[in-house]
Amino acid sequence: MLDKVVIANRGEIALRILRACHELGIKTVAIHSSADRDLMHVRLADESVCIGPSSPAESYLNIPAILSAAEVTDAVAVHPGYGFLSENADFAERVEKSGFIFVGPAPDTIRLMGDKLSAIKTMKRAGIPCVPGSDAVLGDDMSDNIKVVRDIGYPVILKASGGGGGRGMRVVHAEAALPSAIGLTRREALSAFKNDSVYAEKFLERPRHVEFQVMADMHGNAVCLGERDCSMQRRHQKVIEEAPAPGIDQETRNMMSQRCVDACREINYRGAGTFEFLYQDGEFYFIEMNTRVQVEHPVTELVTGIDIVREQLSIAAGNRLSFAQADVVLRGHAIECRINAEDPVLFRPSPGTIELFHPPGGPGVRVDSHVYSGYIVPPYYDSLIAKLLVHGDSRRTALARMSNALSEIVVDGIDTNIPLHRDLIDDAAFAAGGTDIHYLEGKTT
Ligand code: MV4
Repeated sequence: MLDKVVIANRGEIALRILRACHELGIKTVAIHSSADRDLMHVRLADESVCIGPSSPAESYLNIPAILSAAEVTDAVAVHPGYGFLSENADFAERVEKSGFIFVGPAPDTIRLMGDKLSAIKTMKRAGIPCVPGSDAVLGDDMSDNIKVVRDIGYPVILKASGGGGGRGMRVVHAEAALPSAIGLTRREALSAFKNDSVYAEKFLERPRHVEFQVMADMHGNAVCLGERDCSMQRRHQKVIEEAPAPGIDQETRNMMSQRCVDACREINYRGAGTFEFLYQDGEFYFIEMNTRVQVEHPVTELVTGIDIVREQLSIAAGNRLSFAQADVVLRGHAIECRINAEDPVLFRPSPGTIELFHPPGGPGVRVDSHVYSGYIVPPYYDSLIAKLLVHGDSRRTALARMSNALSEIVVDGIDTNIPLHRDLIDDAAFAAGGTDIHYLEGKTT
């Protein structure tokens, strides 16, 4: 097993990684900004290094400072968590070139999946169903582009190949609007991602967001841990996730799982990964692959009983997967509510002192959080303060447990989205299951 790991992140995921490390007997190094001295995992880590001021660019995104911290502490590996540098291929490469293990896939895999069009081309070759589209970047010849898009059929969505996660997209409803839309998307892509490659896909009007969790080791073994439904989102920020996705039958799940596993083998994937699909009218369409551990990984942990972060560390140490596909049995239903420090009306971050934090409890309740009474939520980072999860034998039980947990939880002193969650858990359409990605934004009450 690894001897000592640098946790190159903050907040709840840093604590999650620390817990997995300590369980495995791995020593931990917390790297943190000057604004994060009071983070829970900084107190619990074997060593901590302040690597810079509060601004992410000078701390959690500061590659030389992170590598120096790894060197001075004699660490052997770096776990990037999610966000920050987790999907930065250059970071992964510099970690490896400096002689450390990057807890994640090979830098070239991250690079390949970071370019959305190359990811789609790769997955299409590997037998993954994709959205009908241009299959290539749109060129400068507008009459060619008009032909290509006419074949796809309107409406289409233009996407920047360097984008992802909802950035650099534009829907086009008619041919008359196409040339200027391509020009606009191209210019925006160039300035935001330094890459003006744009492609077109058929625009799916009412899809759900369903993603499959995979894990692969360095010995050619790959497994799929089932899917999550992440359709309950606003402005590309997920709000509630659940596993399994309502209404997906076992035969379809098995078929999609097998395709994801085959694709992992095909591209020599290693570590934890997620295949993101849009799901509409009973069909799956691949859109992106995430090469990191995700915020919502615990819903999969609850239904499979598998510790994804522990497995990531074991894979990085060169071990084989500790289980086979036949050992993956989905049991019951899990739901996650992301608790954010934010204004419930305008959704702006609401930093400040948490006067009182009281976590809920009882059977099937899990809280992943770094906060405590007296903790000051800094204004510089994302607003996630806790992930509240429940597990039950059925979706009904999980919903009832979440309803209880949301009545019990107390976060005083700052504004949070807990009232929104209480409202959503009682929502009839959500309770019925299968609401699409536009449901939350269209909800009026
Ligand atoms: C789409 C789409 C409809 N049709 N692609 C947004 C995030 C990025 N990962 C892909 N996204 C979308 N791609 C086609 N062909 C609608 C979205 C989309 C979306 C997807 C998942 C979750 C939330 C979303 C919110 C708005 C739009």
